[in-house]
Amino acid sequence: MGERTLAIVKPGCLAEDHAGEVIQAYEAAGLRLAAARVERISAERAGELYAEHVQKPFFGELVEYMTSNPVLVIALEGEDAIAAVRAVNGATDPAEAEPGTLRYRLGDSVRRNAVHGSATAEDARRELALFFPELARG
Ligand code: FUP
Repeated sequence: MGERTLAIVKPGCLAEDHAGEVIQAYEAAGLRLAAARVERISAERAGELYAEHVQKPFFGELVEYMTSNPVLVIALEGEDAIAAVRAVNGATDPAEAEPGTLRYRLGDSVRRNAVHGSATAEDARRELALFFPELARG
């Protein structure tokens, strides 16, 4: 089964009906959905997700954006799932993302950058525990 990680189709991307394209890209990379749910994230939950950025000047607007509309939260599993999702997602800033990546194709700006993917094994465990506690382990 390999590794598990968390991905999020962000509000703009879900509202523009690109969730299917996102899932297709993860599946094409050899990953499998372990769980998925559409939900409106609370400000508290968004703050926990991005706790590492709490002191950054963009934190308030980041939380505001992530809570502005529903998102699709996805637990993915597969070999090297954390790195695989990050590779499919592309660079944080869509302007710097490689052609073919989701952020290049679907992102509007560094804030409205279409998708989220856990950065490290520790982040993946913490983020899975926030959204799918039944899947968080080891
Ligand atoms: P990533 O791991 O690629 O999601 O990127 P970061 O953890 O560096 O940033 C998390 C989120 O903060 C980004 F997805 C969007 C937001 N952000 C901004 O809004 N402005 C910035 O200058 C940097 C990041």
